[in-house]
Amino acid sequence: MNRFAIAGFLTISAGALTASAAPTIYAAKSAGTTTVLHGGDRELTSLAFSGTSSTMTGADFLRWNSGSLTNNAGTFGWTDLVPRDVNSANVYTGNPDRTDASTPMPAEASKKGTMRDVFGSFGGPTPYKNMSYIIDGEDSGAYHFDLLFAAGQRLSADNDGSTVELSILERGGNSDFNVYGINADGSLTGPMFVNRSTGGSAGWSIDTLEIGGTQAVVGFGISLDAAWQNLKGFRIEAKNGFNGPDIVAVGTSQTSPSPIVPAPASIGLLGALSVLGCGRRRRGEKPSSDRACAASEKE
Ligand SMILES: [Ca+2]
Ligand SMILES: [Ca+2]
Ligand SMILES: [Ca+2]
Ligand SMILES: [Ca+2]
Repeated sequence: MNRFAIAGFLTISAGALTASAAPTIYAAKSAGTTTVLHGGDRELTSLAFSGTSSTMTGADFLRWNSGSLTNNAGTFGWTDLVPRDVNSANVYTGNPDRTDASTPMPAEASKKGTMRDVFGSFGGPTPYKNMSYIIDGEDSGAYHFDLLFAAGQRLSADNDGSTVELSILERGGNSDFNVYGINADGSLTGPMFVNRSTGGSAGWSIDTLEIGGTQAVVGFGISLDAAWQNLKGFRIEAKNGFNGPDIVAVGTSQTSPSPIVPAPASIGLLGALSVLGCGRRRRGEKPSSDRACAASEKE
């Protein structure tokens, strides 16, 4: 292999690595997606996508433990009351909204709702994410919201482009949005732009208090960039020009307890214990498979 061939090989290898790590967006498909209506409140039981056998369940939409919403009126925590636009009064760039036929939110009388109302659990005896509750965006308005897992829970993307780690439902399929991963220290990953054209109908339509007709709910299933690791949550962002995304739901694959990183002092202690362990076994009856001890002692 000459120098140029080697250079070419290295370039191809780097390209292949980049391609495997990039996000892949799958359109939701109504065949394989199932929901149950409880009066006007909708429970999703299965969400399917075109081009992959990866699916999401209702439980995948109940992973949020806290969060916040930032719109043109300020920042509102998980249970803070956010003023709502109702009946064509477009004042807020992003606010809780609900379908005309759904159960009123607890603070309905004061025309307010919370992030918890929209993204937390609803109803009983088996609670679910109420797919009739959404965050409504305005055409040219900017807003964003954060959703966080329970304390200590983390999500890491695998290196498999066929598995969906994040799914998002949007009313209308007529808006774009950015997605960021929120790192353990609160910093953000770079933005991932999700184009409205990459979604697909999830199989049902909604008419909310803010609009006067039905619009299809459109879903996106995202296999994240493999570099997105140990995330404690996600941010969804609407910018001017995105046509006001109206987010119905955000689901993720299973989270795990955050990885335990031993402190340097602990590592030293572990090393000492390891040597002690080898010594004990050596004095025991049957050292058998102590190759690791033997190898470490040779060094
Ligand atoms: Ca609004
Ligand atoms: Ca994946
Ligand atoms: Ca929309
Ligand atoms: Ca309406």
